[in-house]
Amino acid sequence: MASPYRWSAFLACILASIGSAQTLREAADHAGVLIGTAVRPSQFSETRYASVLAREFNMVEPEDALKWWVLRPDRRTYDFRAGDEVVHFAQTHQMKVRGHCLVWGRDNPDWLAKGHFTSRQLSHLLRDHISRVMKHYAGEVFAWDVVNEALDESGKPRDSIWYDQPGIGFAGKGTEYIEQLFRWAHKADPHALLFYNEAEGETLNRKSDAIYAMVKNFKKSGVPIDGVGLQMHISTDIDVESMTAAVSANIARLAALGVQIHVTELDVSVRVDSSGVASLDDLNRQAEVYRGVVRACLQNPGCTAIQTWGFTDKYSWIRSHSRGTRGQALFFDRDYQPKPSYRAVRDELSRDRLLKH
Ligand code: 9MR
Repeated sequence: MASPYRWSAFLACILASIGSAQTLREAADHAGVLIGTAVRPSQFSETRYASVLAREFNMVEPEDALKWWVLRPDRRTYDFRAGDEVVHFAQTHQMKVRGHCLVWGRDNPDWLAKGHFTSRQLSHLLRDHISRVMKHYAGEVFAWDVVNEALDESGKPRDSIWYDQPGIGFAGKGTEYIEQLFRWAHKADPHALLFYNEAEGETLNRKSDAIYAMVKNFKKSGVPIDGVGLQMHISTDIDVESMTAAVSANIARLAALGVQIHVTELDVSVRVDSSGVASLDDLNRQAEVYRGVVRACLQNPGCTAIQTWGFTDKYSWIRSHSRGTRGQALFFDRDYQPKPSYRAVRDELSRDRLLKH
C-alpha cells in the first residue's frame, strides 16, 4: 500500500498541475488534443477578439471564408482573400487551420445553384474547385471537410445539386459520389487529412449508423478518408450522462475503423430572455454539457480535436437562427469574459492529462 507521504505528494502534484493550465490552449496542448474555433476574419481587427483567439486556441477554421459563396463570386473567379487572412492569422500565432468545406448541397451561390448545369458540367466544376482550392492551401490547411452534411436523418443521401439534382453522374447510386469526391481531394493534396463532416450524427442514431457504414465501406474499398467530423450543435435540454456515453460509444466505433474523429462545430445553446440573457443555473448546466463532450472525446485517442463554432457570444449564429429564443452558446460572453463553460473545459482537459500520467 502507498505511504501517506506518497499520497500527499501525488495530490500536491495534481493540484499544482491543475492550477498550471492558464488557458484552454495550454490545457489542450498537455492533453494532446487540438482546441479550435470557427473564426470570422472580418473580426481580426477587433483587438479583444484577436487576443483571446490567439491566447486560447491552437486551431482555427474559417466559419464561412472557404465556402463557395465567399470563394466563388462567379463561375470564373476564385477569391482567396478572406481564407488567406485566416491562414495568415494562424501562422502568426502558431495555430493549425482546418478547411471547411469543399462540397455542400446548401448555401451555394445563385450562379451555381440556379445555373441549370448538366451533370458533366457540374462534375468538371466541382473537380476544378476541389483541385484549385486544395492546391492553393496545400501545406497550410492540414485537414479538410471534403463533404458536409450529405446524409438525411434516416441516413440516406440528401437530394442535392451534387448528388441527384442533377448530380455529378452518380444519381441513385448512394454514397458513390462521395467516394469520388474523396478521391479527387486526395489527388489534389495527398498530404491533407480528409474528413466527412455531419450534423446530428454524434450519438447513436440512424444517421450515425449510416456514417459508420459508409466509412467502413470506404475503408474496405480503399477510399482515402481520414476522419469524421461530429458537428455537435447541441443544447442544455439533454441528459448529460447519456449523451456522454452515446457520443463516446460512437467515437469508439468510428475510431476502431481507423479514422480520426474531430468535434467540429461544438456549441451548447441555452434559453435566453428577450434581452439575450440566460440564467446562471442554465450557464452552469451548459458547463456540464461541455464537460461531457470533452470527456467523451478524451476517452478515445482517436478523437484528436475539439472545436467550437465561435468563441464569444458576441458573434454566434445561434441567436438569429433561433429567432432570439436561444443564445449564449460559447465560452466567452459578449465582453469576452470567460463563462462557467470555459472553466469546465479547461479543468476537464487538465484532468485528463493527469490521469494519463
Ligand atoms: O455559421 C455559419 C453561418 O455564418 C452561415 O451563414 C451558414 C451558411 O453558410 O453556415 C453556418 O455554419 C454552418 C456550417 O457551415 C455547417 N454546419 C452548420 C453550421 C451552422 O448553420
